[in-house]
Formats: sequence, structure tokens, C-alpha cells
Amino acid sequence: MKTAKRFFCLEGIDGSGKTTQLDMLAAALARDGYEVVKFREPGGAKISERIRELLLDPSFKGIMSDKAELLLYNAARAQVIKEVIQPALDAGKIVIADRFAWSTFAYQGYARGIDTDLILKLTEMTCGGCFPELTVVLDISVERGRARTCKRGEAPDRLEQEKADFFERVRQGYLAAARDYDCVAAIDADRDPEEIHKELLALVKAKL
Ligand code: Z5A
Repeated sequence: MKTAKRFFCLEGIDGSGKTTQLDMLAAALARDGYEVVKFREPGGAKISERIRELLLDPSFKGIMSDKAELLLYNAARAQVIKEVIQPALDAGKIVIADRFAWSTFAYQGYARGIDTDLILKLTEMTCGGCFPELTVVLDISVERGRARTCKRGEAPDRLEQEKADFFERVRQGYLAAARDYDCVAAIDADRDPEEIHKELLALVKAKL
């Protein structure tokens, strides 16, 4: 996969701390004088946020087909690339994504069982060369991740309603990506947020 300079991504199961770490990373880079654009997936652009509503709607549990799900995640991604990511990279800004194509590899590939070679081909079509030069997987056990999200007390969305073994397969998908691809690194996310931040910042700065 062709990668884009200054494009970074955080991945991990629910509750791994992506959003927390993304905010800390973006703030640290901004303090160093970098212009930073951050967004979440699915989402980050108006059309992509509308697709997010469809994807996460709990009333579609058991109704949405796996193929429709796969294509909708890619449709949301194609739009945010066009509107947000590519213009920011062209302007020399740093882009940080809260999830990107490795989520599709882990959730729709490893966990749902869709052929991962097919997903990689579709990813090439959707992203072209607009693919993160570094993805950091925040690795945590399913149990510990769940304990963190349960504390929020919100009703689970369609994906969050999946069982623990689904999320274990997601976790294994991420760890396989970190083993097999140089542009993916996994770090221990079951630590103090400051400790994780230091390691993450060092990994990103090594690329700048
Ligand atoms: N999905 C997919 O299937 N295919 C795809 O291609 C894509 C996505 C792109 C989108 O989820 C869903 O779509 C997701 C994957 C699927 N579904 N699932 N399940 P989302 O955007 O709604 O949710 P999320 O990405 O999983 O975010 P999250 O639940 O908010 O988790 P997080 O961002 O990793 O964690 P956080 O919000 O930073 O932290 C969670 C809590 O833990 C919070 O109270 C923090 O204060 C606390 N926290 C954070 N760090 C720590 C540490 N280090 N110690 C203790 N407590 C901590």
C-alpha cells in the first residue's frame, strides 16, 4: 500500500483510548508549531457523518448485510479523503485519524470473516496513495476496554452490541496487522494515559 507522509492513525477496540490519545497527540504537535487536522471514522465530513448514522443505528442490528456494511465504511472514507484528508496533506498539515482502513481489515475482515485480500483491494480503490504512513494500535484486552466504556453508561450502538468473541477477533486482526506490516505498530494501552502518550508521541515524531 502506498502511504502518505504526515498522515497518522490510531486504532484499537472500543475503550482502548484512541480519542483520549488523539487529543493529547494533536495538542502536543500543535504546541510544537505543527498545523494538525484530526477527524474520526466513520465521519469527519458531512456525508461521512450521515453514513455513520446509518452504520451505527442499533435498529439495523441483524438487518444490515455484511457487504453493505463494508461498502458503507468505504464510502464514508472516500468522502472524507476527498473533502478533508487530501486537501490538508496537500497544504502540508499533519492529519490524524481516529480509526481508518485498518478498522475495516479488523472488524469486517477478521471479525465478520470477509476475505481480507478483497478488503485490501477495496482499500486500494478507496484510498489510492492516501493511506497513513504510521498506524498505532492501542492494544488492550476486550475485558479492560469494555470496563472503560461501560462506565460511560450510554446505550450501545449496533457494533457495540456484538459479543466479546467478536471483539477478540478484532483485537487479533489488529495484532496481525502490526506483525505483518511495517506501517503498523502496536503499543500497550493498559497503562497510565501519560505513559501511553509519551510512547505514541515518540513514534510519531520519529516520522517528522
Ligand atoms: N468500524 C468498523 O467496523 N469498520 C470500520 O472501517 C470503521 C469503524 C472505521 C465506530 O465507533 C464503530 O465502527 C466501531 C468500529 C466500527 N465500533 N465498535 N465497537 P466509534 O467511533 O463510536 O467508537 P470507538 O472508536 O470505539 O470509540 P470509543 O468507544 O469512544 O473508544 P476510544 O476512543 O478508544 O476510547 P476513549 O473515548 O478515549 O476512552 C474510553 C474511556 O476510557 C473514557 O472514559 C476515557 O476517559 C477512558 N480512558 C482512556 N484512556 C484511558 C487510560 N489509559 N486509562 C484509563 N481510562 C482511560
